[in-house]
Amino acid sequence: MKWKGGWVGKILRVDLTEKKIKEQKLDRDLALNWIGGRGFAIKILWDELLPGTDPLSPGNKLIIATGPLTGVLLPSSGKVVVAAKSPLTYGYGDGNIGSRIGVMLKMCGYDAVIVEGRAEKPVYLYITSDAVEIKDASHLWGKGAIEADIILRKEHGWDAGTLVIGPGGENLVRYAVVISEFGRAGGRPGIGAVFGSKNLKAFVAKGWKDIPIADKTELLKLMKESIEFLQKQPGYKKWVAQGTMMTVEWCQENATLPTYNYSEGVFDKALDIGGEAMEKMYKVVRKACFSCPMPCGNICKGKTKGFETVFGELDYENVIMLGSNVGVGDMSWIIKLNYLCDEYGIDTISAGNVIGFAIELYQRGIIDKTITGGLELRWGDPELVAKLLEMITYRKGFGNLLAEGVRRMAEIIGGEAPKYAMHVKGLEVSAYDCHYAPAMALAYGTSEIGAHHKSAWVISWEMRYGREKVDKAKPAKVIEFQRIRGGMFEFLTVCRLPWIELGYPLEYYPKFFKAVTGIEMTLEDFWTIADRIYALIRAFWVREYGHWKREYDYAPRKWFEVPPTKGIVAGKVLDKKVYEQLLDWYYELRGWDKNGIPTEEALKKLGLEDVAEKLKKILRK
Ligand code: PTT
Ligand code: SF4
Repeated sequence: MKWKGGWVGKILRVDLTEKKIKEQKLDRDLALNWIGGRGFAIKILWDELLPGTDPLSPGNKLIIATGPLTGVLLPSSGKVVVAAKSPLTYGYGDGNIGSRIGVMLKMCGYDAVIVEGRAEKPVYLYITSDAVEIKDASHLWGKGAIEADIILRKEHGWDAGTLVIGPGGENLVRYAVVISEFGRAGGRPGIGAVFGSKNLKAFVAKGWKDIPIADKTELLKLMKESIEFLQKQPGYKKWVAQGTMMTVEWCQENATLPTYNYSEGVFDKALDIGGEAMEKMYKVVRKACFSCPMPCGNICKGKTKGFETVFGELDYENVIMLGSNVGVGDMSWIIKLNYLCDEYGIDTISAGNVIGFAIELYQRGIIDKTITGGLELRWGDPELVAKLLEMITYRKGFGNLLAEGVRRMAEIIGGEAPKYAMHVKGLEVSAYDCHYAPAMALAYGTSEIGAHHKSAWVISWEMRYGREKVDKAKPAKVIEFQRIRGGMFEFLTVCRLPWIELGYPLEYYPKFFKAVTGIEMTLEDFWTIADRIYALIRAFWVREYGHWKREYDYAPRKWFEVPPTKGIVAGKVLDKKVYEQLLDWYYELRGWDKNGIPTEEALKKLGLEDVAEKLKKILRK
């Protein structure tokens, strides 16, 4: 099977230690069996990374990968995957960013880039259709991610694609992210720290070659249909007015809004920081990723006492983790805190989670001023949050402990601390409280990168289906969503929001795939590829940990042990027996054993015989 478009046919390899730049042909099997984005990233890491590599050592590999549909005229196709072994979880880590960088990379002639080694001094990569350069970044090092992005754009043009880290990545904060275009962020499991460990400040691409398309007429027809479909949906107007921010009110109604480090599911100031308030009082303009007919970026302006007016790009996760989860109900302050996280290049979700954890430990008397360096930690104090964000970014005093993430903090502090640490596999939980949402808790427990909502966001379905129900439909829905969201959208590398938010039919994606690549695949074929990716990601975790335990797939202890006191979820906790049952069904449906390890049979069915052999050897040791 030969493709006629979509992939541009080359992978770029940059060794920063040796200052060597090499091009390699995109392997046909890699393209057809793993498609792109997350599929490329996990296959390359599995094949090339030396098992047990320290994620912050030169041996780690940084992958920036596009998919065959990235950058073509398809709704919301301006996405790119950044991946590496995670310094936060020590397993597979990636993130998906809406940025021109993916489009530009393909116009430079590359489907993916692999960065290896470590530069002697700060550098950035500059890629065009004609050349690849490793350039001096000493003038950028130490600068905020947004500030550095502006400098790079002044040097290389405002149309360039960029990925930039802030001081958080330079200082190896374990949840440092990569920032693009001033307010897009990705790589929650510390991909920004991997950039920093390589002395790589930024990545800039500027291309001008056409991306080959198998059938342009068909593509244009599909594009026209899709824009018409999306713009006539009843939810379209509200979506472009509020984007993901409309989730605040929904979570408050369902008592799933993380509040005071996931102690409660409702917040008394939720409406002050909700989608309606944002739309009416703070939003100044909307922003879109490349080729997106349903722009959801909320650029907001806030005025805070003692600070000048600041602009920030608001999304639900940011607002809740820097708002209700730390008890802050002042939107102007949240805009400021969000802006600080972007400039520092640290993940808003993990930062809000870590700070909420620290405040709870202090309030419960598990830590005191001897640990916090004299700081009194209390809920609802935005100035304290701003101070802690700075201390984390520069690893100052108590901030050095916070920069390690909640799993390590809990291990270091010991005692009762782990009971309140909200993470799975070391990745801090994102903004859905699951005291009374067992399927969503399972989604967090089995997420491929740790506790992220990206793949199986089943919470909305679960509210409709029945929170209390315990049956196979729940793990089946988790897997279905992992196939669609964590699989198809991540390997095609396009935005999932047209589908999940405005009901854009999934059946369109194989049509787009055919029009772009010339290759016929069905949705069933896509699900097989998604399962292959999930099996290999799980094998990667097992290999890197050297073993696997069922408990690594558990939701955080707090949801089982510490009930909320307010709203419709008051007194509810997750039932351990129910969770165990859901996990058993999940493993069974996936063809994994009782400990969550893919069986030989399941791996063989997915064409991963070699992986089965390797796993056998690892587990025999
Ligand atoms: C994603 C995670 C999210 S998920 C948010 S808000 W979201 C947070 N955003 C941050 C931010 O901003 N600044 C910051 N310093 N840290 C941040 N951390 C958090 O990171 C735009 C949208 C969103 S907004 C989501 S859900 C969807 N994500 C998609 C995805 O993952 N895949 C895909 N195929 N399509 C998606 N579409 C949507 O894109 P991570 P973005 Mg993101 C300021 O990458 O690591 O998964 O972290 O990239 O362009 O900002 O996402 O309510
Ligand atoms: Fe970007 Fe939002 Fe459009 Fe998705 S829906 S492509 S995140 S602007």
